Amino acid sequence: MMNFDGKVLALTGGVGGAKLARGLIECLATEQLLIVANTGDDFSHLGLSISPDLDSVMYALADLNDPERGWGLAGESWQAMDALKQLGGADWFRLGDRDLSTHLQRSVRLSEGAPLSQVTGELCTALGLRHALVPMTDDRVSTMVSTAQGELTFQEYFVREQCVPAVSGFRFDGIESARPLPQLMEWLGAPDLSAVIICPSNPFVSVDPILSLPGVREALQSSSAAVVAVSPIVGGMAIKGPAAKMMQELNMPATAVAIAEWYGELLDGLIIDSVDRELAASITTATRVLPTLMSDLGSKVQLAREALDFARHLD
Ligand code: FO1
Repeated sequence: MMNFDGKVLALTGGVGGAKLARGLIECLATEQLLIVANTGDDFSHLGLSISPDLDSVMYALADLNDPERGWGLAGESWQAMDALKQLGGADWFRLGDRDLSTHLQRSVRLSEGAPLSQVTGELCTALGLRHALVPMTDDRVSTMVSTAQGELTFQEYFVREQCVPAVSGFRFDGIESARPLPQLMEWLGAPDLSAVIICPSNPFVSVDPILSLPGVREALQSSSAAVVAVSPIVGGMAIKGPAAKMMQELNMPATAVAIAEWYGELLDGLIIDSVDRELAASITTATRVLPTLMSDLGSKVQLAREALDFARHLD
């Protein structure tokens, strides 16, 4: 636990953000931290409600995630998928045998009328988590990717097409009428909110859906909390996922400088990796240069501590 005053809001997508969130839960008391995950990747598949980012974060916080694959559970088996394939079913999106139980339980509870935030709380409690992980909204928002092959849903682009088609833009279907989770707005307006940490997730398809919910960007801008992002781009590459490829396709340089420019006025500080040290001079927001690769629990906790310490000094 770290000696840190006030509340902290963490905004995250899946894999990269989940690592920092894992570090944050070691540093902060349960009542101090709210982790908000993107749900723009959510979709209905095989009749089940799938929330990939919520699950990646939930499994990572519970130390149940598969670190190599980045998604799903460690020690997973695939018998249901193999049997489904034999029956001629869709097997492009792989649901492990144990992971299936999460989607079954979520789907049952949603069909009973429970909101996604409540179901997420139930799943997290059942897995032994004490810190709060919530979806950005209880309403449906679907990230749509404009590509050279036409508009694709996020999972069609990401998993089925393996991020191969060049992207030209994104759209968050349903965002105009979606209501940000009330808890998210309460925390953004809380006088004791000290820091907002934007985790090293994809800025376009993981963080932007959260920021694009009605009222969120404005609330963030009018909050006195220090907003600190960790660059997901290190040495011109994304640690995982298509962020760098997307930047090139969107005619942006794949650099931490472009990340700073993308977030713009929203940021009070940006953490960039030590390999990008020379870029610090080109970044107009306050910058800290640190090792940001999170390969084990120690490095996750260390980066979380640094992000909180940076926020405290910016506040
Ligand atoms: N990602 C893949 O690349 N292939 C898969 O088959 C796949 C299945 C899957 C099942 C459950 C789940 O929670 C996540 C899954 N993911 C898979 C990851 C997921 O599509 C992405 O990590 C996120 O949507 C991007 O943040």
